[in-house]
Amino acid sequence: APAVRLADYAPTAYAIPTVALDVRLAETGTLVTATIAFTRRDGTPAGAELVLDGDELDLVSAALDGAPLAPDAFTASADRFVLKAPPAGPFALTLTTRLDPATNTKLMGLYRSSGTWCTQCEAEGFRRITYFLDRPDVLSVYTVRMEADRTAAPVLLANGNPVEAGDAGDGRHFAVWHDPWPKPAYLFALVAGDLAVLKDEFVTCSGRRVELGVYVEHGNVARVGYAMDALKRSMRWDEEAFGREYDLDVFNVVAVGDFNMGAMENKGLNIFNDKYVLADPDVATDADYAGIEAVIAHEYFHNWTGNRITCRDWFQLCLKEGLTVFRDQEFSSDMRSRPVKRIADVRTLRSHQFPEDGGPLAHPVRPETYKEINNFYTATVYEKGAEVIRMLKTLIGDEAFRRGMDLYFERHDGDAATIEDFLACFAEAADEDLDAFARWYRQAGTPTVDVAEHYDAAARTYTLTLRQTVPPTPGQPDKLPHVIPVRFGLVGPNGGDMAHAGVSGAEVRGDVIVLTQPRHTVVFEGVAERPVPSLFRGFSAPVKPNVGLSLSDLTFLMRHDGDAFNRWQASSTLAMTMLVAGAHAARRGGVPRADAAYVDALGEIVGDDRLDPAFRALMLAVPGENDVARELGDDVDPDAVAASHRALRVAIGTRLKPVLSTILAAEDPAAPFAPDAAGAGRRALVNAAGDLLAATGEAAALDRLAARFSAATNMTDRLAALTSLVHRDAPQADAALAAFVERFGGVPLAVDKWLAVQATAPLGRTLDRVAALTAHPAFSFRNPNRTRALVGSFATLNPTQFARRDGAGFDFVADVVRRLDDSNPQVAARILVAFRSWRSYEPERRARAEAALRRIAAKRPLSRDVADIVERTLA
Ligand code: B3K
Ligand code: ZN
Repeated sequence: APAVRLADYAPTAYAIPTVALDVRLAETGTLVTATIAFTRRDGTPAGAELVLDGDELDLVSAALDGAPLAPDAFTASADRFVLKAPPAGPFALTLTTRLDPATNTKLMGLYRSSGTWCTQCEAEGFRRITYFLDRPDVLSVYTVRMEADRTAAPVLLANGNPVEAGDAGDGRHFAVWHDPWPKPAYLFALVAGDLAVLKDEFVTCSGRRVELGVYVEHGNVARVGYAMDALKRSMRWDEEAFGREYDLDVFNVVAVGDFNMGAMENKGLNIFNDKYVLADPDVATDADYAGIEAVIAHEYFHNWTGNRITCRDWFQLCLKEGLTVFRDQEFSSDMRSRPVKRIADVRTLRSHQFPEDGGPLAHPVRPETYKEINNFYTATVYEKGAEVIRMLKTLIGDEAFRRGMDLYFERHDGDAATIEDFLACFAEAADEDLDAFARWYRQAGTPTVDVAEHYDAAARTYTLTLRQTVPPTPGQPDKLPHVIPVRFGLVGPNGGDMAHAGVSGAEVRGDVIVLTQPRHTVVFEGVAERPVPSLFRGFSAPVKPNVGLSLSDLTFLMRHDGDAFNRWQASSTLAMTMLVAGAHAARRGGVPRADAAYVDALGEIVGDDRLDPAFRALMLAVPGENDVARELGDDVDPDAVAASHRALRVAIGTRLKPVLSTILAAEDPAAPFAPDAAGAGRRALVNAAGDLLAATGEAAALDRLAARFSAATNMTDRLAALTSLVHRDAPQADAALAAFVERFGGVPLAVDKWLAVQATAPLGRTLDRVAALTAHPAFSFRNPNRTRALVGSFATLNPTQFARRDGAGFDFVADVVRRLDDSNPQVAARILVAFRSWRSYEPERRARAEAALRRIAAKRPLSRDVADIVERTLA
């Protein structure tokens, strides 16, 4: 398939002001009749042919303005409908297609999930329902009539407001929905099924009543309270933080069990993976609750950033995604702890986006070409996209940022907009030229910022030399410098920030140095003593700083930095230094060592009851094995990395045994469960302490874990104990696994945890287990959650067993990708991404990974999704 290019953008020849859909749902042979109104756009010659997109469609009939079309007036195939000579004036096509949702295993378009009919149209799924101009810059007003058997589908939902419902005879009934807001086809949705609902109400800031509904399978309604609460908090927050009010009479959320991703922001009818809706303490962990809160918010926030203002083309995806991630991050920060949320987000960015940006799949936040758009719903578009917005806010300040957002909403409401449109609003609001800043959207690759410092006691000057390099990435050998905001503090001997009497060499706005050139020499005057520089506070830019501070400077920042993020960062940097040295040592058959001063400082922080337990828990989590591998860059031996990682954790667990035991002992087992940040933080700390003690392998620590597992009253503690036991290969592990599946075998979201714990165990027998589990009755390759839990987590979170030296891990995952390629290419392509860092392995593993990739590339037929990823990965 030819690549699509941003440079080739042109509007469609015709517009579609309205669409009326009549959907007759049936067990087999669902009929969709679409009456699509067309008008010729300015500049389109009269009679110019009309080409509509289709995908695996079966056309039953076609009419023009009510009269059947003559066979020579059009051509239709599975993937295209062409009207050869349309009327010059407005006209309507009525097209009937026959669908078979039950056999739609791609889960795009109209499909069935446990008996419920539902849709997924982003990015290009609407063309699997009817022929259409299936692109985001075609905005239409939709009216949907749906009809189904009353018993099979008592609930009939679509976008917008309900306008009519009634009996359709023969045991069938119908409902009509109308969405007054023009929208692109990717936001279309309908749901029909036998579902239970939790209803509630929200009164908007201007006093309008909105009826809220969360629909789930029967038996699950007791588990939707948290999602409903998160929804109401999101609606209020968007009014307060961004001045955005909801705009329909109803807002519905539906949870389904079979879903390719997390959730979808269809106008007024969000459809969710049930993982992001269903929660009760017995089955959901604190991380699940936080995920639900964030995703409910994210999809709701799309109502303005995505729906009211959508994207002109798919290259502008970050216009809605990066911005909406930024908004949901801010929401969660306001609901929970801001520094803890920031640390968590940066960890996600580093573990997902940095490897993407540094590997064969690197692409700009706004790509300029794609072969399969579904492969661009990436950490770069989403998470780096959010970082770019955050930098913009840092640079222009909170007030100008808010003015820019207001202007954007005012000026572009109802538009399909571009990144240029968006940036122009901020340039105007801040009265600032953002042309150089816009490079963040065009240049891929994570910049490195090398820093050197010099203190001149006699002159009382402190000099920082900052040098940025943006690495080459596929298709982009040469880069221009970025505009990089460096939030900083000069930390004095008493731990407080020192004053200075002036600065030169770069623009400094408050506590932010603004880098614009490849190199800046920044001189601070009137500095009384040599400070310890605290740079990139709050992770003020998505870069890799290389400050080269001494171990004692880092330990000092870890103890004293006024910025909580940088306290954590200093600790991580120290740990990383040891982990890297340890991996080199292990490679040579030596022994990794931990720095005692670091471990002692860690112990003091972790034992400090004045600090937030969630923060203390994050301090205990040393960088992961994949982070270390990325830091090493090449010739990676995952076994050596794992040995180093294990050694550091054992050293921490051994040396900090007293403080960790105190934390465990202080736990109040009778404390009631609340899924809030405070409770989650306390549990995270206790569980991190238990895990580190177990890492030492001491029998008493393992016994205590086994007891914690049995006594656990919530899934957070239960799963934490289970994971520690299984990953440490404790004698109690198998009994715990058996007890878990005995109790939760009938709860799919709990089964996913059971599968993932086993798939991520760093043990030589794991691969055999994973292979055997594919035959377990609770597992199915047809379900994306099960597949991701077992195979996805094996491939991405088990570095030693996926990258086994004999290549068996690679081969297993390659076989799964080949198999899924036929049924669900989107999920197959996602799992395949686990190979993206294959070139950084040592030669033996590299050769095995390449062979596995070539076996995938050789499959025929090969979906566009998988072909695109495998070709770029091998390029
Ligand atoms: N916009 C959807 C993602 C659609 C993915 C299509 N492959 C969910 C979200 O980002 O909110
Ligand atoms: Zn989104």
